[in-house]
Parts: sequence; C-alpha cells; structure tokens
Amino acid sequence: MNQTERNLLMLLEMPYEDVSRPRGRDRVGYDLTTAKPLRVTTRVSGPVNWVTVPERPDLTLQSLGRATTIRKGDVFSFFVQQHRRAARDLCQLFMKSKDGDDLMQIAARCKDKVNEGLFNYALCFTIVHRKDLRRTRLPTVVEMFPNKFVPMEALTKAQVEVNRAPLDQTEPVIIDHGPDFATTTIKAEHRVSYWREDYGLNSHHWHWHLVYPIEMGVNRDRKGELFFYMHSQMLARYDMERLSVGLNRVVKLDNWRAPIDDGYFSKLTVNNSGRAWGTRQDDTVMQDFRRNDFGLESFTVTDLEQWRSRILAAIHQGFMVNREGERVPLSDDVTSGKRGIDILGDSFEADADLSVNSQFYGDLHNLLHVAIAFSHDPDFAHKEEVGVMGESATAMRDPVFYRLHRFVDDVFQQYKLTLPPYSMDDLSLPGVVVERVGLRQGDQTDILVTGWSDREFEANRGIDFAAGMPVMLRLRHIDHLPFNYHIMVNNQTGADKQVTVRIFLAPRRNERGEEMSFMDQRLLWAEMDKFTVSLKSGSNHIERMSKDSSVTNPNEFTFRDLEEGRPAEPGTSENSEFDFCGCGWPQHLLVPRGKPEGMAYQLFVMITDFEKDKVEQTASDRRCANGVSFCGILDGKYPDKRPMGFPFDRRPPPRVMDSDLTKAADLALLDNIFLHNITIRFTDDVLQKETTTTTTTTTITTTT
Ligand code: CUO
Repeated sequence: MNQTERNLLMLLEMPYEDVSRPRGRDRVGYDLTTAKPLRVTTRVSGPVNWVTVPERPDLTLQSLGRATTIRKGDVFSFFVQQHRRAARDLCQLFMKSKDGDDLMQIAARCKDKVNEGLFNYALCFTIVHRKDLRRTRLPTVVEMFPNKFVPMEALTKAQVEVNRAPLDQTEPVIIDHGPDFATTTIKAEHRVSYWREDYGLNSHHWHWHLVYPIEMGVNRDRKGELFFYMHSQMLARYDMERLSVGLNRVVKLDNWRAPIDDGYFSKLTVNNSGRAWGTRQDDTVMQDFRRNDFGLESFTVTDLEQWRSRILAAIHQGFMVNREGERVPLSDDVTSGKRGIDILGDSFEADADLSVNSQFYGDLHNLLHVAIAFSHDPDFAHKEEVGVMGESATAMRDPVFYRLHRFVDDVFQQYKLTLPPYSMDDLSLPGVVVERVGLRQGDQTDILVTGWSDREFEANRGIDFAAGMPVMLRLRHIDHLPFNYHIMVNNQTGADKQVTVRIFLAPRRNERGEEMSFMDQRLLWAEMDKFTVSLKSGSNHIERMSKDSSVTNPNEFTFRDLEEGRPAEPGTSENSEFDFCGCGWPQHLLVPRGKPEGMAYQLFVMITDFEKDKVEQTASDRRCANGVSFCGILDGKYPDKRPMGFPFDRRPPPRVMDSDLTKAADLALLDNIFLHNITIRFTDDVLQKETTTTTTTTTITTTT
C-alpha cells in the first residue's frame, strides 16, 4: 500500500469519529487546518502522522448536492431512492477528482459533513469504479462497521476488557463470537443462524451491491440478469444448508397481507451511539409505509401488489410497455439486443434509470425490503429504527430475506419457464466424452468434510475503543477442507479443443428423502466452478483446486493485510493480490454443511464448446477477474455467452436421446455431461487445515 492509498483507505476507518481522530497502525490523522498543526487529545498517547489537507475553496456546501440530506447517525440504505440520490451526488463529486490524492483531499473535507454510512459507501464505490484506482484494494466492511456484524454485547465486552487492561498493555484484547449466534432450539429457523449471520455472506452481499449499484450511472454488462442469477444462487445455497439441518426449502413470501411467521432480533446497533436496529416479532404483518423520517414518500401494500401484477402480466404476455406506450418484447434471443432477463431485472430490482417504465412497474423489490424493514413501526409511532432488511450488509441475517427473495426468484423463474428448452445442439458437444469424475480431499475420495474455523478481525478499525492495543474479534464460521476435482475427458474430435468446464452441486434427495425430478432439483443446483481448458486429442486428466473456484473470493483483506502488503493467501505471489478485487462468494461457504452422518450430494459436470461460450474481451479487461460467475469482470463483459445458470435455468427438453427426461441423470446420458455421487460430512469441530504453499490452478495431464 503506497502513501496515497494509505491516506485514502484510512478515511474508511472509524466512520463515526471525526476526521482528525488518529487511526490505523500508523496513527494517521487528517489536518484540515492550514495555520498550525492540529493537536488532539486521546487516551492513547503517541505521535500522530498528520496528513495536511489543504483548503479547497472549490468545495462548497453546494458541491455536496443532496449528499447532506441523510442525517448523520442514521442508517444509509440504497433500497431508498432519496439515499441513492444522495449517494449519486457524493459519488459524482468523488469520481470527478483528478487522482487518488485529490480524492483523498475532497473526501477528507466531506467526511464530517455527511452521513457515515453514505461516506464509506461513496468512497468505496469510487475506489471500485475508478479505473485509475484499480490497484487499490478495499478492506473488509467487517472492520469498517463491526457493529453491523457482531452483537453489541461482544463489542461492549471488548470495551470492558480494554478498560480493565493495564495502560502499557500491547497484547491484543480478543473477543470470541460464535457459534452461539441468535440460536435457540425453540425456533427451527435458528438452526441456520450460523449461515445467515456469517460475516462473509453479509460482506459479500454488501460488496456485490457496491459493484452492481442501482441508479448510480453504472450500466454493467448483463446487470439485470446477474441480479437475478446471483440472488438465485444464494437461495440455492441457503436451501442446501436448510436441508443439511433438517429444514424444508424456503417458502416464498407472496401473501403480503398475511403475518410473517418468523421474527428477527439482530442484537446489532446501527451506529456507535448504541441505537438498536428495529426488531420484528413473530407474525408481524406488513403495512402501508407512512413514515416521514427516512426520505421516502408514503406507499401502500396495494402499490406493491399492483406493480407485481403488472410485472407478472408482462411476463405472461411476453412484453413490457415503455413510457411511450410501446411494447418491449421479453425474449432471451441475444440477437435482438438487451436480453429479456436484463429488461426484467432492471425494472424489477428496480433501477429507475434502466427500468423500461418506472412509473408503471414501480420500485417493487427495493420497497419490499423497506416495507418489511419497517413492518414493526410503519408509521413511526414508536420512533424505532429501520430493521436489518433495510441494509445490504445486514439483510441476509434475517430469515425473511430469503422468503422475499424466493418470491423475487419465483417471478424470474416464471419468465424463464416461458422460454423454449435448450436444444440438443445447445446441450451436447460431439466428440467430447466425460469418462469419470471424482473428488479428492486429503486421502479421502468423494467425501468432503466441513466443520468450523475462526477468523480474526480488528474491531478497533471501525470503533474507537480508546485502546492502546488491537481489539480483535474472533468469529467462528462454517468451513471445509480444501479439495480437488479430477475429471477424465476423452477428446475424440481428432484435434485440440478449447472447452468450458461447468461444475454444479445439488443435494440428491428432497425433504421426503426421495430422489428428485429435474424440476424438483432444478433450483438447488449451486454453481461450484466454471473454467476454460484446452483439451488435447485423446485422454485428458483435468485437476482443479477448490480454492480457484470462479464463484469465490479467496480472501477478505483486513486493514492490516493492506498495510503490511500481505498477499491473498499463504504461498501466492505478492502481485497476485492485484488479481483479486474483493467481490465473490466467500471461499469458506463454497461447500454446504452436510450432515454428521454424511449427506448425499451430486456433482454435475458439463463440458461445452468454448467457441460458443466465449465473449470477446480486450486484454485490459481481464483485471479483477476473481469471483466472475457472481461478479462479472470489473471493466469487461460477463465472460460466458450462455444464459447464467445454463443448463438449469430452463425447462428440460422433452426428450434426451431415447429417454423421457425427468431427472438430471437423464441429461447425463449425453457424453459431455457426467453426474457423480459424493458425500458431505459435517464434523462439529474446528477443522485442522494445513497451509498449502502450492499455487497450481488447473492442470491437465494428457495421454494420447
Ligand atoms: Cu440483494 Cu434484495 O437484493 O438484497
């Protein structure tokens, strides 16, 4: 991390403290005065590295536009249009800066004037979206806002420990959190709290919405489709987790007049003042929104229902209607311009700039978040805060998130089921035969082991404990031992062949213990990996490491990682950190939990023709290419021409070969597809992971 990066990133620390407060390992403080060096009094002594921020007469209150319309201390929520507009103005101001140093000066001068969540969002947005800052890595949001990830109780315990510690103590204070979570045995839903409250899951969701924001002037390739696909995949994974602990798959929330069965009490605070997030009792009913404190006009449940009817009508009629009253066909025929799934996604999420007709189709998904987030106090009678559903970094903790998104996914699926099934030409690859598939984890074959791991974060990066020592939070999370895929492929085309390897995972049996039909299992297939290889003529042995998955982000950088220039993982080269941009599914959640006695899963491996899959990119587009399946390529196009989720995103073809297609196994009658049974075994113990030093990605051994 160079000096400019350091000065920029330190602004993300301690969001609730003013900008002159010393922060970071180097005790960086920002001096906005010019006459004489600033002095601050803190309980912790030591020199401060002052960054002098010159006067900026060009920066007036007007420069901030609507950025000051959100009160300090409030939750910043991009589900609310006024908040998005505030963010847009601040991001535009930041994006106009000349370079990293100029950005630091502007940001430092704005910091104390705007809402804390908004400030960090806008600065992170600018770092992610400015090409000249591509090499600057963002620290994890867990350290920026520990209060959004860990209950107040743990943070208070940390403060008590700090206050008790001798003044000269340099040893860190360490507070353990988990696996107690919000769990009791009374509520069955709490069995999956460990997953819903996972730090990586929630920081992934925050990061994803930062990379694919709405109404921020960002129109990335296949944005609407990725909104559908990424959330759909999160549901597939949630359902796999539920089945692992004996729960049924999540049920969509589509009756908005009926009580919501499960309440949620996050025990988190919205900021440092101790204000708690709103909570929801069991059986709360969503009501019309009639508050005046959150920058939103009133809206009713009837409005939401009407927008839903219009979107469903569009799907079943095959077209939407734009502001001019013209039909906009919904079709996934790529030759006709924007895909139907993108049109639908942009209008449904909703992005008013990209929606076909935001007047008519409304703001359905965003305002559903808001209506649920305020269902405990819809008219501000109790002056209660927004619930966790109102913020991307906290929403996935709440069981209702998945019920809402199952409804969202169901609407998208209704569209998908209007599309023609894939043809044999789409599905097969003549001359390429997958002969065998297997997994190796240590000395085990076809058995994956899951359990617990601990990860430490520095809470004092986000919260000022007035501590002379680091204050560490040790978070327990589900994890798995790393493994390798082995795929034997016979290339009988007589020539070298570039192919895409697609790997999915799904449970083998449903809630009743029955083998599933294609349609029953269709929405449970979780993408595990997708990569390109060049097959030589003859037999090929492809070996691929789980850590290289195209869906995962290998690591979350802490502030300390960035200060010390630590690479992404032990054994990887220093420069490799620049290949990882922080977006992607958490590596530790790649494998579902499974059961202590072992749970039957299926691996689905499909090989397709790279000639049909490839998307032309310019060489410079390749940067930030981790987690591509969920995050795309930052400056480029989504690197797979097929619809996301192919081949499970549509109905099965009526017949494959001579068999009635009722199961995924029938697809595997095609030579280029292989279905393989594996077992996932959960050990309720801390995993002993060996640190690997190998950097190998995919290897191919060929015998002709
Ligand atoms: Cu990610 Cu509803 O879109 O939370």
